[in-house]
Amino acid sequence: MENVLVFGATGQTGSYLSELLIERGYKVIGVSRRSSTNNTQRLSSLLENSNFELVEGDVTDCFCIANLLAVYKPTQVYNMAAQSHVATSFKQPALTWDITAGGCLNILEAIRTVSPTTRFYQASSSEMFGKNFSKKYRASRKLGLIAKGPIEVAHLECEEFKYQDENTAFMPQSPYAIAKLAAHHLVRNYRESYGIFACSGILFNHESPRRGEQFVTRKITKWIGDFINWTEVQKKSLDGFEYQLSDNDNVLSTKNHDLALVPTFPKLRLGNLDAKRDWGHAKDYANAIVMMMHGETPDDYVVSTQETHTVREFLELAFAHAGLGDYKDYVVVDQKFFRPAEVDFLLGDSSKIRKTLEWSPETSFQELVKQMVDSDIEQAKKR
Ligand code: NDP
Ligand code: GDR
Repeated sequence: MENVLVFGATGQTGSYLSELLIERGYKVIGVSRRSSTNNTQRLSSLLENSNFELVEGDVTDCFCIANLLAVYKPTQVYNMAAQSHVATSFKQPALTWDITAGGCLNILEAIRTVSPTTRFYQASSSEMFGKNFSKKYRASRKLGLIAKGPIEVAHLECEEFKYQDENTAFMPQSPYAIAKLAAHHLVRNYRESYGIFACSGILFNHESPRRGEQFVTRKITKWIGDFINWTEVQKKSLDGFEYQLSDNDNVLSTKNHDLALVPTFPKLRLGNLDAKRDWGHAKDYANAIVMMMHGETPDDYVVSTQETHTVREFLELAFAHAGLGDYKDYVVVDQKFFRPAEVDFLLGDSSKIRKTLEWSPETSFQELVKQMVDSDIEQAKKR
């Protein structure tokens, strides 16, 4: 049985990836950094599996990586490890750089020196595109500026090309995205210089019930689950309990009770609701990653659903599915959650992986939202 090494196995996508690789007949060595609290919840289905082993390791420690390669002799290494929160990268840029860029370099160097035939996957990101769009978009914008004819025509063409693909130039907008871009170039450089089988998947946003609680989709669905659970608990303890949607932007106050005496629930505080993202399901994206690593030649691929939605649309669907009505009654826009620089619009053209490797996503945006809301309502009950 072949060993494969997964850095970042405790994370959202690393956990789905580990499950999939075991299904495919591999022994998965999941690498997890030491933590003072338990961070293996996402691996609960694997911890007792004899084809899964969780070992200690950190991508910032090059000796530790070389040692893992020497001991386990993996045929494939997946680097899912990162400081992956964009807003945090503005607050902790050096740490983000060390883990997200330096970590990738450490693994590539260990492969080059210890195990050069081992295949390598790097988790690149659509954040690397930042503010940029396809070559065609930029060309038609230029055309629009000099066009003698009706400007609307040029504008229309322009909007049609507003997407990102493998040929789109990068214009990263955060320390996270810049670190990911450095890693992305290192992968290409090691592939071309040393002939290492190294692939980068330029993955657009992918979510699931296992998504970290600070990312916007999960923050929304977790709030919904907690709020619904709170109302259920209040109904049991307060006769005739009904909640009231107050103008106060901090709380939802209860109806017919003295505010000073009854419990209240903080509204959901969010930042930019107009940002557009191409959101897919992490399970579908884990599948794309495995396909890339089993291709004939190493390459870089964009992975996306080819649909884009605003944070606002996610809110509308999630609140409607939970039966709560208009999200505007529950949400407060808070400057605290705006970023020093924003990526406004992401929409991936994933034709290359669809054509070359015959990958396509199975979960729709609507289904993804429903799955996340339902899961958080269930989980809140258990809490
Ligand atoms: P998560 O934040 O859920 O997981 C990140 C993983 O990296 C965790 O297991 C974390 O461990 C681990 N990690 C962090 N620092 C270190 C370190 N120093 N050494 C070893 N492991 C470390 O991210 P996702 O699962 O969502 O994403 C997986 C990868 O894909 C990341 O690299 C991310 O940047 C990238 N990506 C994600 C996209 C998405 O939409 N989800 C899109 C494009 C790229 P711990 O549990 O200890 O925190
Ligand atoms: P993103 O994901 O930055 O795209 O990076 P995130 O869910 O954090 O933000 C998406 C958009 O929502 C806006 N937003 C908020 N975001 C957060 N986290 N919290 C809020 O309260 C909030 N309000 C509005 C953001 O401004 C942004 O526009 C994710 C990560 O998984 C990266 O690791 C990965 O590389 C990219 O996706 C592709």
